[in-house]
Amino acid sequence: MSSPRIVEASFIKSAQSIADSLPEDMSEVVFLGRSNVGKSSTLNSLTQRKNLAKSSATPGKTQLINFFETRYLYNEENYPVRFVDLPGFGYAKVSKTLKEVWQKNLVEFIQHRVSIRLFIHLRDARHPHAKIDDDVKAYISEFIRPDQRYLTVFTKIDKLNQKERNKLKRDFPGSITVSNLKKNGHDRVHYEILDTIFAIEQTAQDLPGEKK
Ligand SMILES: Nc1nc2c(ncn2[C@@H]2O[C@H](COP(=O)(O)OP(=O)(O)OP(=O)(O)O)[C@@H](O)[C@H]2O)c(=O)[nH]1
Ligand SMILES: [Mg+2]
Repeated sequence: MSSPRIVEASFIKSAQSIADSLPEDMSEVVFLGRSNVGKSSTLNSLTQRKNLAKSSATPGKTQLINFFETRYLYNEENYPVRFVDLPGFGYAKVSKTLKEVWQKNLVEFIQHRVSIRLFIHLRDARHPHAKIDDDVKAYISEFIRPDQRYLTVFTKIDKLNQKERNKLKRDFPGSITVSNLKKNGHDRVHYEILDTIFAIEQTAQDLPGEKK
């Protein structure tokens, strides 16, 4: 048994709205979260490609709905998956309600796109209780379909000391944490993706040791 790996990944297209998106002919994983949380970086870490999705220290870098096609190789089988990198929310200065900060097009996309199977909500490990993220989680729970799954992943875990990491684990038992800087934590995300889309479960023997 080996860990799942993405062996092929390419950018396909950018869209402004659901209307000019790709046909809904492939299972999709969307990456959503506050601006600058590390959506594009996480997508790059998962695909092991440095600049596939454009990342930047300046918030608001991703402004369109960006589609990437990837291919997993796991136990000598191929599993195609589409990744969708979304613009961040919470960047606009006047952010009274979720609808105000999150563009109408994005709301429509995440609510109505049939091919979405997994929502990966990225949250900053340094601000795990941010209200806007709690709101987004509650909001998605209002329309999530039975064939869809929602997953929280904490990014920037490298910014926390051991005591803070322990507290995060206590507050969010079983949560997934990643560092795109240190490149760790991504194996569990791969398994969640394959389990959601292809019902492939991680077996005890390929449980990754948590790298520090
Ligand atoms: N230390 C650390 N920095 C990270 C991590 N992930 C992302 N970053 C940094 O955070 C900044 C924002 O990363 P992006 O991947 O562009 O964030 P984004 O969520 O796509 O941002 P928008 O497209 O603007 O919404 C960049 O400077 C990244 O290098 C991480 O795990 N650890
Ligand atoms: Mg981005």
